Amino acid sequence: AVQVEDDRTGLTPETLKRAFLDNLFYIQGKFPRLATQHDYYMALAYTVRDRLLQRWISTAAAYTEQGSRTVAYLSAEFLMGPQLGHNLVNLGIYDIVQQAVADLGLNLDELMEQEAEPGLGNGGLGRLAACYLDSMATLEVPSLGYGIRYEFGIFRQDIRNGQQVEVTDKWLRLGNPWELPRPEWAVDVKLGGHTEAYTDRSGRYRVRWIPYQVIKGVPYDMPIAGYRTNTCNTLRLWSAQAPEAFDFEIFNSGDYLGAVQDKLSSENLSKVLYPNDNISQGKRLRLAQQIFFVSCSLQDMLRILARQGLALSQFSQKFVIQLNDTHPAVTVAELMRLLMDEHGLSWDAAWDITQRSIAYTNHTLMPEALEKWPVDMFGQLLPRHLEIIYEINHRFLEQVRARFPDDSDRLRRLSLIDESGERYVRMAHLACVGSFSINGVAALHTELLKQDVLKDFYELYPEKFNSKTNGVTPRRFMVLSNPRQTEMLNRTIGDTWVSRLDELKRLEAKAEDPSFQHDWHMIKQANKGDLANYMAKQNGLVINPESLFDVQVKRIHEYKRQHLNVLHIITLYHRLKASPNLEVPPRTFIFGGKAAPGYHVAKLMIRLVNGVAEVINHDPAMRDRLKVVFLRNFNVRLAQRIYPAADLSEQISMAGKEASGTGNMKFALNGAVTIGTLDGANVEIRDEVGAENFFLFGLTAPEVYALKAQGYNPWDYYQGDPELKQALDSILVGTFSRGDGEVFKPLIDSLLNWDPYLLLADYQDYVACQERVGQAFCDRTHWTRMSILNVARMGLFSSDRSIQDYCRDVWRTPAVPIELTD
Ligand code: 26W
Repeated sequence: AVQVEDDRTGLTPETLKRAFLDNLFYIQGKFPRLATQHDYYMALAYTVRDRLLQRWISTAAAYTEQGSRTVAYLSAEFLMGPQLGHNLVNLGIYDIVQQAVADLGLNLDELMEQEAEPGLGNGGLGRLAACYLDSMATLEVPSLGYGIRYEFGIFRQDIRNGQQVEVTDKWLRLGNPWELPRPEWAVDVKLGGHTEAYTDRSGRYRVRWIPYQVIKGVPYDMPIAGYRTNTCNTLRLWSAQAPEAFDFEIFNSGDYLGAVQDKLSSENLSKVLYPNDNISQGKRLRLAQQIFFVSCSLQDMLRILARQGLALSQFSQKFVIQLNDTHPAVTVAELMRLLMDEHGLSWDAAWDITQRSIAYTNHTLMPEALEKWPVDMFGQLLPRHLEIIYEINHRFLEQVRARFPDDSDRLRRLSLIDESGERYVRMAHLACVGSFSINGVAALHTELLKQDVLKDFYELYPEKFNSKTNGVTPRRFMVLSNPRQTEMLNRTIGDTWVSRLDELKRLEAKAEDPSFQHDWHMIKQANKGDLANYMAKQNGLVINPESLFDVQVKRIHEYKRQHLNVLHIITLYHRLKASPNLEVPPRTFIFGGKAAPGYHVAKLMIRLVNGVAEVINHDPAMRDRLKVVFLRNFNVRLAQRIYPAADLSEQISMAGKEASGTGNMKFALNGAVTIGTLDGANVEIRDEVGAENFFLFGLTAPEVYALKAQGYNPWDYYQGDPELKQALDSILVGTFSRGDGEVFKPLIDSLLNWDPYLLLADYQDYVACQERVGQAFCDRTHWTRMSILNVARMGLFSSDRSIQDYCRDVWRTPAVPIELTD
């Protein structure tokens, strides 16, 4: 018999080509003469999506039939990055598709460039959520990601005159082939208004909420394919719409323009991602976004529960809800409200379900990032939730009082309501009380939570606390982004490391092998050549690929201390000016990252990098010695270009401030050596790779506290170190601002008078450590060996390991293998 492959599922080159041209014609409505590169991208994306759909439907069918226990991962951010390449990798069809499009005279890289990346996150927290979705699908763990379909993701960053300019990210403009709207599963979310007590027919006290406004949430589903498994899970993102009924009333009252106006304000809810990282501003619209996606998601889960014929009492068996920080913490009150007010459960029954279903991950130690909402604002938007929170608090504080009699101070510290001045609802406290599990994202971070930020909760509920060190997906951050290193790893140890990253250990045997070292070095050089070409195009600079690529890419923040890096660059510059024969390797300092639009000091830090770049890159004496590059618009796509080309990874936050870091892991996995403080996951990275393969400097977290307690005076360091003084003075007199002595004054004043992140205290040790880095880099064999060993010892930092830990300790979700049905 003749075998005919289905055009929507077949994987042979001939079928793929036919499907591709078919989609170009019937979906894009174009033929090759008229088609743009973007049309071709869309045709290819639909071709890949068809192949995902088969898995997606089989997966949904299996979970429905088996009533599988499911992780509901609630996150205000999912920083997914481009989908096409990643899906090709996970489906195992990258090479064959590359060949198929080449046969049609097209270039896969160029097509992938056409995709607008879904940048629905700020930084670490959002990207972690995306890595976890990949790992859950790869490990065949039933999961649903729930979040917001922001119409505008994180802003695009332009650099004009050395300064950041924000441009709206219209990522949906040309359509999104990776989503399926599901209008039939839309739900209503109430906002504002007031509550009324009443007695129901059986004489029970009940509460009814009469909202001021109702908003419709429409789900859009994105497929999440596992790596070479049949599993295809779902990321369900909610888009806000005005409900039809609402329009209708106003239409009938004749206020046509008013109706259109109201529609706009409803749709504002999912309009834009808040671009703040690690700072909470207490904005009403942000709280509205939080309740919006939380309520939509919980209603969706209750619908799924009912459709599977399960009782409400089985909610916590069917679902485990993971809160990605406190952004979805209102889940605690909303689940209580749904169970009691909409489904008639008693308080005790509802509380039992709620508190068995929810687990909370904390991602930050920054006090200004801890979310708290003015009680008035909260009550105006969510009157019923405020009542429920008061009741939770009342019962909670009763328990505390029983455990710790006569400790009113403790009650004040633990209360869900901050009453020290203006009254606030403390979202971290709500999350802690309402969950069965509380975790930090690295060993040190969890310890600091227990000793400091959540100390009182730890004393109350030690059994709830656990640590889950973050991880990153090797599919995106190695297989897709670094094909050269991937090929070499496959050639050396086979290709099973992709889903069993600890197998990289087997590389250790090769670390001393000269021919292996040579090949390893050549790969890094080729990757650096690619990035050098990119920098030539973007920044108009000629970069020597032999120079040490010293890279710091991450959000711009004072605690991350990009300006400490700059102080080192200026010091090196001064040294080279004073002693032109100084023996240091040529270096290229590479920066990238966005500053929150309202964070003036962070924006000044960007300006400073660019100011220093302008001077150094134009100084003929620095040619072939130093270059400074600020790469605009750091995003997932750019990250994938940068990590493979890095020699040195800058992880230099003040100890005790970076909860984990995940960029640190991506760099090391790609063979960069770290210079870093003992902060976040750096501690564990150093333990794994060995102290001799890691450049450590700086105060430890306990030393930071001790120094601050004893009274820190940055001025002493300024006066006591001539090189430091020279560096700061040169900024102050305008050397890096075309003679303008005002521009950087706020930045330098803050360092000299306050220096909350102890740059001046860590400066000397950092510069000394950088000298050792330079010397080590000059010994190529030694450096290459360190690079190989860093990769070989990165197994622990796969997000697969993190997810296995969550499954075992928190979620108790068995894997559900999927069989393909057609
Ligand atoms: C409400 C404003 C706001 C916005 C974002 C507060 C807090 C956040 C995030 C929690 C900030 C964040 O992304 N934290 C990062 O989370 C990563 C993943 O766990 C860690 O690796 C980073 O160290 C941490 O800064």
